[in-house]
Amino acid sequence: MGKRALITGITGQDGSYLAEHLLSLDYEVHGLVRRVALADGSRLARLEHLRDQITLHAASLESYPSIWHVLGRTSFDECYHLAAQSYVADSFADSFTTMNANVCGTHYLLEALRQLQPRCKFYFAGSSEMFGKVRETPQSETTPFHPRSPYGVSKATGFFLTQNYREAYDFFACAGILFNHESPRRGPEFVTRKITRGVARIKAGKASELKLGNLEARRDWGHAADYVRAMHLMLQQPTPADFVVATGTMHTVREFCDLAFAEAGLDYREWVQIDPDLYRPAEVETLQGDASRARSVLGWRPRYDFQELVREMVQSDLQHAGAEAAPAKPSQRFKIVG
Ligand code: NAP
Ligand code: F7E
Repeated sequence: MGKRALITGITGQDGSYLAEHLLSLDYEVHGLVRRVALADGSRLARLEHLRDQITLHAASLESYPSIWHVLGRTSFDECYHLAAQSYVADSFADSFTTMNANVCGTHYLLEALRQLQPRCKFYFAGSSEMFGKVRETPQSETTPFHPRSPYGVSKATGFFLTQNYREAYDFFACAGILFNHESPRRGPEFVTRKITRGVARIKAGKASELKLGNLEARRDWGHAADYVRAMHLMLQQPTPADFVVATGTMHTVREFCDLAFAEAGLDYREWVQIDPDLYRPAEVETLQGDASRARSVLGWRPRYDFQELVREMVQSDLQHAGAEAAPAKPSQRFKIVG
């Protein structure tokens, strides 16, 4: 067995792809999962195919003792901190929960690692939302932050905490500044998956419209399977540093709709309705990343392009539209510690 890694947020989109990637590299993979998710089998759905190969530890980002307990029991070579309240719209609805999980949770984890496992390498899941009201296009590691949501503020704070632990304690800590990345495993609340599920439901006769907000917002969308490779590469470098991870191409939500509906032989203009309630109090209008540093230092390149990403998501949802999953029963077969 190779190195041992801890992934917080292992039940999420990126956590499941990263677990697969690390297992393929012969890592021993452990995940930190909140107790409520362990009791609700549907939250483990993205990991079901890996259940015999990973070990889960019960802990919450909101509880320092629970994190301390996990890190006091098992030592890790690398820690990928992906757990967060990640939905931007929700962060406006309840900014306090977002701040507690994303800021305090990151601080708890960094401090517990410093005390108990100072040699463990640390990855922080930073976000292009930190750029917010962008000061330049494209955005790189030197572009100043101007977050536009409580989520963006929380991620910028986590970024600076990570940087401070690196500088003050000589801790191997890196932040990825990842632009939007999607997949068939994307949560249904995010716009890409909302669109591809909507297409499939309309095609299956289960819906007669799709309500969306701002169709003119532009994003640099990549595939999650590509982006988790960059996370791993960051922790294999001789010195810790922060990296933008992006495709460098930008599309509107409208273009995503056009392509996704066309993939199913539909015209989005006949099905999409604008709902003003889905606009955000402060919007991030455009995001486009410059991943030159990741390309030259990490040797990282995305394998998927925009068309392939949209096609894979639509096809996956079309296949599953007939059989929307019944809630899964909690699995007895995961190895759960604590
Ligand atoms: P995701 O699918 O929403 O997954 C979030 C994960 O965090 C889930 O495993 C969730 O667990 C966990 N979590 C949330 N609150 C928690 C808490 N209080 N205690 C413990 N675990 C908690 O997100 P993702 O798309 O995989 O993104 C991974 C990370 O990258 C996040 O930090 C996100 O903010 C960041 N990011 C994402 C993108 C993107 O485009 N996907 C871009 C930049 C940065 P449950 O299953 O229990 O809910
Ligand atoms: O919105 C617009 C919306 O929720 C994208 C997270 O992973 O990426 C993600 O954050 C755009 C926004 O992602 C709807 O206003 C229009 O401009 O898919 P989203 P996000 O906010 O960009 C970053 C990098 C992260 O770090 C986050 O964790 O689409 N939009 N109509 C809509 N968005 C949603 N969700 N729903 C709509 O109906």
